[in-house]
This record gives sequence, C-alpha cells and structure tokens, in this order.
Amino acid sequence: MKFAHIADVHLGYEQYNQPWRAEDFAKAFMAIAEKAVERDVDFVVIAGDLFHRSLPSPRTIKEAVETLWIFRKENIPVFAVEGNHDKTSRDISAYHLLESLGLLNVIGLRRSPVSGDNVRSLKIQNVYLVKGVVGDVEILGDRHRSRWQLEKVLPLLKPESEKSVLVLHQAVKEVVDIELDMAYELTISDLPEASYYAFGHIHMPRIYEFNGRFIAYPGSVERYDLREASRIIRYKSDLALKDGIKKGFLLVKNFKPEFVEIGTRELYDVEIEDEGFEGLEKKFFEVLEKLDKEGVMIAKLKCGDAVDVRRFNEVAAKRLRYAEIRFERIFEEVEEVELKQESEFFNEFELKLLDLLRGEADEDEVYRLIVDHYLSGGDVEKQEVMDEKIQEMAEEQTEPEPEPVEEKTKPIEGKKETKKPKTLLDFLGEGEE
Ligand SMILES: [Mn+2]
Repeated sequence: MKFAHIADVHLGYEQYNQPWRAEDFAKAFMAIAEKAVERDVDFVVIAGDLFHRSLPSPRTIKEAVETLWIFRKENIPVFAVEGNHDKTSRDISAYHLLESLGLLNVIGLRRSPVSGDNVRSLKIQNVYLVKGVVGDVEILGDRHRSRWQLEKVLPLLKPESEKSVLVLHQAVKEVVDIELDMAYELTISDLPEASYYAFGHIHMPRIYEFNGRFIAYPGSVERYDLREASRIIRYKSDLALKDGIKKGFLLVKNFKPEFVEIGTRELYDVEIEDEGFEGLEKKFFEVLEKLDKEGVMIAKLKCGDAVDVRRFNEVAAKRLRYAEIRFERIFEEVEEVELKQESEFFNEFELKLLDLLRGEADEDEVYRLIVDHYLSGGDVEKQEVMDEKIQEMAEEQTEPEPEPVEEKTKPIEGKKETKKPKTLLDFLGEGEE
C-alpha cells in the first residue's frame, strides 16, 4: 500500500502580485502528480488549501482540473479536505465542483451521505461522516476547524478498521513547538487513533514520529514566503551561502513517509552589509553573479552611506525574474541627543500636574488642582469656556432626544436571531451541504 500525501497547493496564488507565480504553483502541483503516478501510488490525499482562495478563478479551477485529470486517467482515487484558505461559508465549495466531475472525493462531516467506489458514509447523529476506502485502508478526515470545533469533531473521526489515515488541515503543538512560531489548534493527545496522520497547514516539510506513528506535513508545493527560500545568502565580511528548504510531497509506504523533492523556481533570501556605498555595490554584484536568472530575490541591504535603492532594484530586475530590495541605513555611532529640560516644554500648571502624577498624589489632589486651575483664578476666557460647557451639558440633560419608539419594535433587517446549537448539524454550522 502506497499513497501520495500532498498539501497546501495554493493554486491561484499570484505571489508578489505576479501572475506567473500562480503558474509556478500550478506547475509544482503538476510535477507532483506526474511523480506520484510514476511512483505507482494507490491513492492520493490532499490535506487542504488546494486553492489559495475559497472562490478560485476559472483559470485556477482549470489548473486544478488538468492536474487532477492525471490521477483520474490512471484510476487513482483522490481524497481531500478543505483548508483555512479555501473552505467556504457557502454550501458548495470548489472542492464539491471537482467532486461532481469525479476528480476527487471530499471527506469529512457532511449534511448528506455520499456514495461511490471509494467512499462510504456513516451516519452520526444527524450528520454523515464521509470517508474514503481503498482496499483495507480507511481514509478519515475533516476540513479546517477552529480549536473549539475540533473538540467535538475529533472524537467522531474514529476508524473502524485497523489501517487508517487521518487527514487534517491543522497545526499540531508538538510539531509547531520545535522551531516554528505559529499558533496551534491541537496536541497529539487530542488525536484519535490512526496508522498515519496526513496533515496540511504548516508550509515547511515536517515529519514527526511518536510511538512509531507519523504526523507529517509535506509543506506547500511552492515557496510561499521567504522562510521557504531555496538559498540563504549572507554577506557581511565573507560571502556565506546556505541551502534553504526543499519542496515536494510525501510518498507514504506502509504508513511510513518519504519526502520526494520536485524542482521549483529559486527563491533567494539575501542580506548584504557594508560600511560604504562602494563596498556594498561590489558585494551586491558579486552575489547577483551567483543567482539563477529565472530566480526571485528578496534582499536587504545595510550600509553606512545613503543609497539609491531604486538603482539597485533596477539592476536586480534586469538580472533576475523578480527582485525586491529593502534598505537599512546603519550608523556607526549613535549621536548624542541633548535632552531638553521639561521646563522648556510645559507651563507651571502642567509641571505641577506632572509632579503630582509621578508621585503618589491621590486623585482628589489632582482633581482639586485641575478645578482650581480652570474654575478659579483670573483666567476669564477659560472661565467662559467652562461656563458654556456646563450650559451645554445642562441643555442636553433637560431636552432628551425623543425615543424612536417605532424603530424599536421593528426587527432589524439582515440580523438573524441566533439560536444555541442543539444538534451536531447546528453546531457544525456553515459550510456543510
Ligand atoms: Mn496553506
């Protein structure tokens, strides 16, 4: 038994506002599908975020159809759950469209049962748990859920047979804790029994072993942000080049994952620093020479001199497919700033007030000071302003706005009465058919 575990495809993501980046994501998905077929998988699992948005464009849907067709041709069933990016608050998502086309099976809790060659529906209270079946392996899972929804959902995702795969689009504490600064929704102890945990949501590939089982994240299929750079380049005194992370999918054989790499466009994470402009420019060109012309560079330049960043951007844009350069001025010595005396900024009253607020002055004392300042003393203008204010306030009090009685009895349009969830179906709320 062998299957492909794919996640976070993010079709339609025009990264850096560049339409060709969305094509890169589609190409990566296609490359993965071809490789999975080549490796003779029995089925495919897509652990959420197939689309970057819940309402993908026709072009993006076409990209999904074209790649999923590769599996369809080979009679390889595909099981998928919606992720946080592509789940919808409507009844029908793009996943259901693909399901109607026979290109994938949406697994999880649903309002109506689904039947098919590789799906079974199990009635639980008033909903159906739709799961995949391939040979003696059960494929369970559900769409991305909030932490409090998971408490109710997870206990329902219990397998009936010995061999099972649990597909979820969530962050698990134990995996996130290692080095990722990310919120999590569940811990390993919350998880129901499964032979393999096919997860999505974390965009870095991660394989976490516990009690001989694996919770694995294949990572996003393409480089989603700078943390997923292919090369990390730092140039201060010496030029240092380091490999970033790999992109691909997990080939799972007898519930043991193996990472299969695919080629993607290079994404360079670059930082160059020099005291002077000339040194910085020299280092910049030296780095550019080392980069693939089709690559993307996100660079940070640090220099003691002021620099025309636009000029650097122009040069980089000619040399690469896309570049973004930020500049940070570094200062050798921090200039001493002479602190002015408070007395230069504040008047006598304000200084007194500051003293009181700093010390342990009690509220009454501060209050008296303010009252004295504004209401007594010879400041006629201030006194007048104060009088006006008091007058206004008095008027407001004696002439209350007439209550709009009619309005009150009318129900406010568009606002539904919220009822407390009574059944599992009510609890699951939006998004299910
Ligand atoms: Mn994602």
